[in-house]
Amino acid sequence: MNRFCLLFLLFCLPLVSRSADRPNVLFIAIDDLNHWVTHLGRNPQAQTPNIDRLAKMGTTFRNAYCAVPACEPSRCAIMGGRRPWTTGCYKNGHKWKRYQPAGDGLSAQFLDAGYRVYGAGKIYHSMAYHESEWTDYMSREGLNSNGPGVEKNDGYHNDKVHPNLKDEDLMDWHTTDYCIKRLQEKSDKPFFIACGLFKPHLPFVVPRKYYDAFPIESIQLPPHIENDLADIPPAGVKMANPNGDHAKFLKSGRWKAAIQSYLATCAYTDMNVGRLLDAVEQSPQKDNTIIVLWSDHGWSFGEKEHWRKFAVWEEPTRVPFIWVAPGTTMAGSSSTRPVDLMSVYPTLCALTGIDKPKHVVGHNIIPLLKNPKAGWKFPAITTHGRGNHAVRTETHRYIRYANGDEELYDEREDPYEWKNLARLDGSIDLKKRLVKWLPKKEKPQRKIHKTKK
Ligand SMILES: [Ca+2]
Ligand SMILES: [Ca+2]
Repeated sequence: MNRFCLLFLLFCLPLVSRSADRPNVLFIAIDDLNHWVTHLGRNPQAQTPNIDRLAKMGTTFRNAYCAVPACEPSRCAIMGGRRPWTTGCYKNGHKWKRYQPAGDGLSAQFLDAGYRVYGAGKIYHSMAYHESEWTDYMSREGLNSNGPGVEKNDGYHNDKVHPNLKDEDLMDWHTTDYCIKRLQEKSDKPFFIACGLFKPHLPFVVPRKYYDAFPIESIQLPPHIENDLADIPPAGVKMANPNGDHAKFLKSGRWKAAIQSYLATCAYTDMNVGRLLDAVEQSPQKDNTIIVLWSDHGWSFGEKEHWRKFAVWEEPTRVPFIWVAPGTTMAGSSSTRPVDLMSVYPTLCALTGIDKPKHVVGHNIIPLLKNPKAGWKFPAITTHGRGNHAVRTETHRYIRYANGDEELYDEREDPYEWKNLARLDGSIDLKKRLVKWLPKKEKPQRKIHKTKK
């Protein structure tokens, strides 16, 4: 190397760490969107052209799982970088701020690194946040996450309940608007924009036009079998709670109506994702913007006689998880390696050259973003309540409950997890290997604090 080159390098080095040289981040968090997006192929009825368009722009993970199948602890884990067994934030009602001090959150690292850090909508549970971790956060004043006149208990209704609802009546429309405006701002500093879309969370009520694409007579129930719970141990049956929502839906005859209204609500969410992508595509920052999209957990619709999240099978834990990282991801690629959402924090730090705080666990998945088929020895782990865990490899799901009950499924032959193999002699070695991923020590689970409205 000649002297000129050396001098040039020395001149450039300090610039590399300057915030202005770091890529922007558009961080899209979706609430309660399960794997019913078209490109994952789980439900052929789903219509999510924009989320599919995003998947085509980068890498989609076909075996991605939440760390916790409930809003509050899932987001606390993703944004705080710690597992629930480390914090004790296991369930909704375990007030996340008690477990995550200001300064530990993902957005705080971007703020410290000189980014403009903007948040809107539901990033953390109850749309709460530590003010010191953001440059600005969208005000909720005058906005309604469900739309005017829509009650929280309107639940699984269809278009007949609120026929005049408009796109802009829901907070998500304004959350998206806020993020688009921030994307269009001119500045020397890079941005980190967190767009927290509240839908398809209950109530499944959106403008009428979204139901038209899903006529009730065309709705199919998800694949399920009678007596699926017969080979499930007591702890699993308790989690499925067949006498709860499932019994109600069988009695009311509204199983298909619930699916219709969820698909319509997902289509509304997809529309907002499309607006964000249009804004990115029109932006001069397009080629210097990382996009990550995730959902906080999945949803069951009567599979295993279970509804909602709050369980550790495939349906309530699998999520869409998409990355676009210019220069790293390849358009239209997908990975079947098992990953969980603990990877969000360390991967974003690594992609932007920000130091990862010491408390952050989870795997940096850049090797998979570069090569979706790269070797990968880690499973995805999901925890629901203290001591209840699922370990998901590319081929199997192993579940162990707090009382020692177990389930084991071979996903290659049994993608709907109908046949529990845990009691077979031939499963002993595999179970031994998978149980090793589970924690030896787990924080106690505190009483639930009821959230005041
Ligand atoms: Ca949620
Ligand atoms: Ca079964």
